[in-house]
Amino acid sequence: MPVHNADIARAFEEIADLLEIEEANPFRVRAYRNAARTLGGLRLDIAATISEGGELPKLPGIGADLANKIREIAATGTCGLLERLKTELPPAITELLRIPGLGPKRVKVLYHDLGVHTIEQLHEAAREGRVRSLAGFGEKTELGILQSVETRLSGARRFKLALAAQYAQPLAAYLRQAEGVGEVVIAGSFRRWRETVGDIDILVSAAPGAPVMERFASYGEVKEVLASGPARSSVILASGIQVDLRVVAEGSFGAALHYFTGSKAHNIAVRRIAQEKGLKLNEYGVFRRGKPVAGKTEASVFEVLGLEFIPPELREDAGEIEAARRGRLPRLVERSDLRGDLHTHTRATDGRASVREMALAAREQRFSYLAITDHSRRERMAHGLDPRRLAKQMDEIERLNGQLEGITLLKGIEVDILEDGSLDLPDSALAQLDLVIGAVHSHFRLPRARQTERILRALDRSHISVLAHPSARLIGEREPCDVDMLRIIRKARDRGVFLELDAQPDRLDLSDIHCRMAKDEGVPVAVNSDAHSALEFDNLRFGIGQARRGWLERSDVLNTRTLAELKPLLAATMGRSPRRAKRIAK
Ligand code: DGT
Ligand code: CA
Ligand code: CA
Repeated sequence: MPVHNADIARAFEEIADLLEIEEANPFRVRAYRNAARTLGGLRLDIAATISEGGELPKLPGIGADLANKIREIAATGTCGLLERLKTELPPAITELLRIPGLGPKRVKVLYHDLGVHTIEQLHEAAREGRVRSLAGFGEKTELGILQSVETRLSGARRFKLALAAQYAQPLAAYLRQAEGVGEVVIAGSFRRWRETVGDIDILVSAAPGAPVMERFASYGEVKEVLASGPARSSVILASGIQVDLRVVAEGSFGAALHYFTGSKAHNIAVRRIAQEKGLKLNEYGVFRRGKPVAGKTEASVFEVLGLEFIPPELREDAGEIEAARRGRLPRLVERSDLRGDLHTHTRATDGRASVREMALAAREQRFSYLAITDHSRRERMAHGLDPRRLAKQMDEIERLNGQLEGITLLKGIEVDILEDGSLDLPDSALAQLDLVIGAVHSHFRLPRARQTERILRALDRSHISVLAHPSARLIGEREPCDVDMLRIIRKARDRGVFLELDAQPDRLDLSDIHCRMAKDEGVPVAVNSDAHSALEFDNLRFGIGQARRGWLERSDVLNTRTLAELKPLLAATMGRSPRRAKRIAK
């Protein structure tokens, strides 16, 4: 059974969780989490590299000990440490950590005092009112837990897009090698770049009788075959993710691709348009009085319906069909439009590369500027910067700007927005910088009015350029902060502050809906990698996917600007212009 990077990352996450419950040294826990993140973003297939006799590449933040564990997991699927931890604690217990409101301390109490170590057991205990009496819990907490558990139990499991990609892409490549296969496309929500996918839908065009289904069923990772036939099959992979495969004739491929890309709501609305034109649309083609008039390509389907080609990211029945009909679709932003990145970390805090290494990596991305925005001092675990260390980093950046060609470093900080809306560093320290990114990293559960006021107050400070990951959610792990996003967006507009779309696969924050809201309100969005290593610029493709789902065009994205265009905008957010930033002329 092949081991994917995602499997190694997952093992490291599990180790981190179990260590955390055992109250191990937090830096040790963090080392595993960081390593998991590095592996999760890596394109190189580690297990394959090793098994082909290649060396494990030197990875940022991964020393000899972690490298040994990677080799062990790549070879066996697990490692001694993880197995030992699992004998000390039931493995399902790590699932409890994902319930909002449950940290390692509470999980431990639940386990030791109630013997609870699965979500189902927790559900029962909470329903029977046995949780409230535990030390540090109470009735309100119990109710919150009950609600979270019930949402979790009712909703089918969804996979983050980046994780799904790690399983889907090798499978698609494998299917491409089958005899008689033409196109192989991963369709469904995956092709629409949704932040999570329920299952993976693969569409294949093949000659009649091609042995695609046989090849599919004999894929090494197939754990269970749910259904199998000549045109459609469904399986569950060892990772737990379901894959639906459809095989169609070449002449129907475009119609089938449109159908299986969805969304369902979009399909239904497009079919209505076909009916109005006296046409019949299904996954085999477009027909007039039984005769096929289109269907070989997706473009032919849209054309015969009198619609502009609608990019998959927009196909949610959210106004795209009307826009396509009137020739008014947005020209969506592309990865190649980005000229820089405004949110990155270095070894000075919790990043794993030096400023210089990050600069060189950014230049390789063809960026012309890169903002270094390490954490501020309140982030103790990340070894956040105080004014003295920040000043030192600024000196280093100036020195590098004097040496490096083809890339300009901007001096920034990701400063914590404290509970009362003040910032974690004094104005005297912030005033020296090129930009200030404000971020919420604590007190996520304040009631709506207070949380909103907190952010609004932060946006009123004299030095603030960008609001980082505005909802502070972690997909599948932490709910978004309860805020009035429209008020925040309007305040940002009035203050000339920008909003971020953080491209990390577990953040993707702003959401698509809020991107569109920002666009409608005229607030440019910065699509940033939040890279903690040189490898993580890869995350930007997910950020761009999300931005496109939010209808953003090039001019709606702040870091598509040239450095010359950007500088005065940032200067204005730092109080260095007579007027605050005027919004960008389109
Ligand atoms: P997911 O898997 O929950 O992330 O979302 P999708 O969009 O991938 O949904 P899925 O896998 O159930 O189906 C794939 C596509 O097939 C879906 O986007 C549109 C199409 N489809 C599925 N069921 C229906 C249906 O009942 N009617 C229509 N018109 N299309 C459907
Ligand atoms: Ca799907
Ligand atoms: Ca499906």
